Amino acid sequence: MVSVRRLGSEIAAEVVDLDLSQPLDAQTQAEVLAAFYEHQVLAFRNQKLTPDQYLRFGKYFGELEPFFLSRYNLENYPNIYVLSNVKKDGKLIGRYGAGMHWHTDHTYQDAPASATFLYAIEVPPEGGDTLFINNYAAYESLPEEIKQKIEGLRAIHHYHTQEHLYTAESNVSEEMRQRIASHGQEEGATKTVIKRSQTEVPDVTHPIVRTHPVTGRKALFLNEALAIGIEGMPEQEGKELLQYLCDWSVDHTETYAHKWQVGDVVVWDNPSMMHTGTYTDPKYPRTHYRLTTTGSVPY
Ligand SMILES: O=C(O)CCC(=O)C(=O)O
Ligand SMILES: [Fe+2]
Repeated sequence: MVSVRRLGSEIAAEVVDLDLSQPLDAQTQAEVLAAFYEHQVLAFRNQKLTPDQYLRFGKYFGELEPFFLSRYNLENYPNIYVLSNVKKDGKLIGRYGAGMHWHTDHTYQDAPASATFLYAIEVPPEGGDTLFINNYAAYESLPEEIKQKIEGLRAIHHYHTQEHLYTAESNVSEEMRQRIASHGQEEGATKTVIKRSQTEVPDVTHPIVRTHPVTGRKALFLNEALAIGIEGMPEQEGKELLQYLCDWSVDHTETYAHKWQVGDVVVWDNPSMMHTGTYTDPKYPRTHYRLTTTGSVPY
């Protein structure tokens, strides 16, 4: 029997004393997956994994998919994506500053990611937490008339990088920016301006209310930065409704803040959650190895 300890009061749990460098038997895999769908975020502490051991663990959750920008991959490991603020020979060793807004992963794809894993390689002594909220609870907490209003609506998701939530103008509300920034950001960092990039990824639409493919429960399916409008709705009205839903979700659910330790492996369930990175003072190195599993087309 795996031993599971709650971390937050509603979401997030730690699986205690499980060594992921060893293969897990079928029973243990089943228990881990059951805990994952129950708690939505699972943490495994004090791990020491080779890339192959990490990949073997990831595959228990589904088929792994490479991130579409291959330049951030760990050398020789196309399914491991490096998030880092560390420079080697003047070049960043991974992607810096991604995911600093409330989102679920890869919503610019027809089939957005199912599970995402981060394995902490280097962590700052303060800041750099990852925050999570429960989008089942967010949906369930909505006023009935809003639930009716959004039933069947589809949001338009547009890929663009948001590395610079703290550092440039962006379509994230000032209030939300402040809320995320208040998790350990130094004053003044918002003033640096770094250019945002655009890519050729085509827009996709997804239902705003999604039925979870495993649990069958309904959840809000949002991305504060990449969802830029609602199909068939005037642009401004769509944006305002999406912002309202994001704000509502953050205000009416518990936030679990994961404080990283070196050796943590954390996996979360994208179809039922939102998460955001938070500010790390650039003087502190922060590096994670990331995996994602292929999801299904939301319905
Ligand atoms: O760096 C973080 O804390 C979160 C990054 C993120 O959003 C992701 O890896 O999907
Ligand atoms: Fe993310």
